[in-house]
Amino acid sequence: MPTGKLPLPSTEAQRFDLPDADLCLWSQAFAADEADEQFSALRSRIEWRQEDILIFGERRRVPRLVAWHGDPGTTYTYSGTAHEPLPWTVELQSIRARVEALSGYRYNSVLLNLYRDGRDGMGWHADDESELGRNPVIASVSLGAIRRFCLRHRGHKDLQLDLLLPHGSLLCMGGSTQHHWVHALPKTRRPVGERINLTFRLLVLR
Ligand SMILES: O=C(O)CCC(=O)C(=O)O
Ligand SMILES: [Mn+2]
Repeated sequence: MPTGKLPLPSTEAQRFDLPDADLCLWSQAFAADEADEQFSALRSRIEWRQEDILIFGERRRVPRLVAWHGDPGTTYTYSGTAHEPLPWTVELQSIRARVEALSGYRYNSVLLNLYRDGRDGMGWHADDESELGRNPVIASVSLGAIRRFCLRHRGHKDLQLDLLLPHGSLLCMGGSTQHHWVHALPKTRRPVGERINLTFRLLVLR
């Protein structure tokens, strides 16, 4: 029976029993109305950038738009280029506060990805850059369209996990996950709307 109450964020988490991985999913880290607001604020206020990547000497467009924000000094090298951080915005600080409270870890930077439709995606990789140190905790917030997020063990190719990450969810990857597993966001021919993903990270400052 409808009660007229708005759905509240939930601290309920699901842990996955996988070898060499530490994965935890909060399906409703943000209530639906909060997640809607964050999506539209980020969609319109973030300076989304189209980046290129050099693959075997050939310049290709990265199939998504990106932004990098963080504390001063959190220079991050990805897609072959060093990125200087843009400062924290009010929205990003508020999302980070919830992510830190739920996950129990601190973060000094965030990578944002905007997948405009099913032609945007991310190939197999691990977040194991040296700036992240050993056993990094990567806290990933999903907003907007639901997309398939895939994980695969590096040593045992038959060990796989596919997750449909809901609007307003938080997935934490910790422990040795980045050493033993790779992950991807496959492209899809299915018509899908826009999705924003934020991965909060703690860069080791030198
Ligand atoms: O969009 C996602 O869910 C994954 C993003 C990701 O793996 C990354 O930014 O490193
Ligand atoms: Mn990643």
